[in-house]
Amino acid sequence: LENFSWDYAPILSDTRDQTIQFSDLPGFTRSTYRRDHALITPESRVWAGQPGWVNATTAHLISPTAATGANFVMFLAKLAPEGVAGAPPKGIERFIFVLDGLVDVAVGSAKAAEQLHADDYAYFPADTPHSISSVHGAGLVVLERRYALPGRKASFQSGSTQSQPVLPCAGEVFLLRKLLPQTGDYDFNVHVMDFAPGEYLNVKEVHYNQHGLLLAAGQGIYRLADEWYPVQSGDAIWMAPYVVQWYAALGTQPSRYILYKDTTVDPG
Ligand code: UGY
Ligand code: MN
Repeated sequence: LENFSWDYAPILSDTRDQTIQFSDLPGFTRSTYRRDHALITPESRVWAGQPGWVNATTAHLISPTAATGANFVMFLAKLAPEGVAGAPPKGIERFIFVLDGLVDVAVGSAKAAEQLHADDYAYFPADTPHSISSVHGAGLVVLERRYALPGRKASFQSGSTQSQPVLPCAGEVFLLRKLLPQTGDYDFNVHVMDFAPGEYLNVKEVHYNQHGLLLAAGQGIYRLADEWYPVQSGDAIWMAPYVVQWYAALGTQPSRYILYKDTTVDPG
């Protein structure tokens, strides 16, 4: 280092921050797992193979460990060309939302696959043989949980987010869509919530339901318990029952998030 030429000029530059990638700083991450919430940011993802999955890797973000008490699993899946998903365990229902690429899904003995694009989704009831594959590769977020409604019967669902109606939500400005039927046959729903920059949740929510959230677009501030987290697309959040939760969309682009909500948990 004796002859190294030190360059101090960038320290004085006001635009310097724009060139710093905080997520690349050694040891730095916004990720945190707390008693009642977690933020899992892209630099923390650990990709691995899963039994039954072919030409695919997955990164688990939330799962029902003793530490979280979560009642669902949320993971990202990357299907390489000719990628195929493995089957969920017995009794487990599965929801997929396509983030990128084209995905072919088929249920039971049906030969004709449905082709899903980004923003399309599919729901497979527990113990329903099905296939999920991609010819050229695709990215998914997957939600799974143990079906908890004995005596009821859920059925295969698929569709595009855009084709779901925007639902009224008193006092709120965000656009809300629900991707699963709102009947007693489904023990969770997946909400898609869109905010223009500057819009925020009116209700500073506290409720008995759990959430798994993937911020699919935009950036803003998420309040969880007593913390205020800067968040951006790609971030995932776990919310335990009763955690204080609030979001404000900021920046120049709209925010969209995909939200797991257990809908038929007994509040008692
Ligand atoms: O439906 C909900 O509970 C939703 N509004 N929560 C949230 O956005 N954190
Ligand atoms: Mn909520």
